[in-house]
Amino acid sequence: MKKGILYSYGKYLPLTGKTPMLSLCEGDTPLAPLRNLSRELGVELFAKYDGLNPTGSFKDRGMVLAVAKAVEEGAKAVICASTGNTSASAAAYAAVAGIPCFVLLPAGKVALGKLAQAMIYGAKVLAVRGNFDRALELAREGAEQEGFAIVNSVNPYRLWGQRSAAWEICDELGTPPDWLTLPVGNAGNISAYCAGFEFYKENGAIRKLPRLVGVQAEGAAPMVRGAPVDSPETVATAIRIGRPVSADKAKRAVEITGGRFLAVSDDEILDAQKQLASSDGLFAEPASCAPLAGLLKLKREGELPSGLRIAMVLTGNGLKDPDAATSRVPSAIEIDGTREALMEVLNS
Ligand code: AN7
Repeated sequence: MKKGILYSYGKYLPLTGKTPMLSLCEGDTPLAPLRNLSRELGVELFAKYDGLNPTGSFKDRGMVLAVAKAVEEGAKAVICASTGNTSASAAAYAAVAGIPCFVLLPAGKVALGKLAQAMIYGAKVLAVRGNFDRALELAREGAEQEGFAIVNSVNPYRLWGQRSAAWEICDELGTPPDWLTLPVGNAGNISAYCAGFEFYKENGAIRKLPRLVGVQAEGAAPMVRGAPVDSPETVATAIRIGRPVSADKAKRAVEITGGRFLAVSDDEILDAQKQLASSDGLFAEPASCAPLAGLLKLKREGELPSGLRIAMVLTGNGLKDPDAATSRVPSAIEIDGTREALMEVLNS
């Protein structure tokens, strides 16, 4: 069997005989039980480890479909704005499709690993003096040019492909979890999960929708505040977004599932990142650790019912942003290359 979202879930996607069947073997990521954190939180916690996708983030699920449909519909190039992961993914799928890719990034605010990816895959990388929200406005203008397709989540195929993550979780567990928690930036992914669960409910595969708990960084929390944020700021650069494109869909997703939005501080995000890695062995980028920070906060405040089955989406790989990860952990111990020096450390 061929691997990848267009193969595994093609029957639920708008494919035609003319859609190029692109694949980097995206999707089918692990749903890992987190034993130590489950015990600490008093819940049954699973991580949907989407940082193991081919470009290291969940974006590949929707990008494969968006680029395939762009090619099918005659696009000669793709364009996107990005806080990093969308650009890495767009660049990779444009490369396999054989078309140029233009990416607009907020200058100086993209994790180095993501920048390296966009460049090595061969995208034309533009660093915009301005934040993500401005870069997206420019990408929309660029996409008005003949032959250009925008592959941000304003492109409906992106969220359609991202529904596959909800389907994988239900297929694996047999039933949906009680809660699904994930980071919220442009608010596309939470909307895609909701649509994915709703689709499964309508076709009888599941009976109820999980509560969707969307977590933002305090300095970039328009969904929590209920209003746009003009100068978003957070260490979790992936979700440094003040005007989410899918705000209305995300609001509805939380309402119809009985879920909620909450905000966590940068310190709480970095603490959660460290704890996830050191207690359960998973390394996720800062944005992806906002949900764990949220669960730990709810637990502290007595708002986390015990015994729930919770799926937490680790949206991006920790290796993308080593600067954030190393900012608050002890550095290496430098020693002379001698047995004595080694023994001194081992016995101290
Ligand atoms: C790791 O790459 O917006 O709420 O341009 O990279 O669907 O936006 C990334 C977003 C969560 C938020 N986790 O998802 C981009 C971009 C990671 C991310 C989000 C992003 P949405």
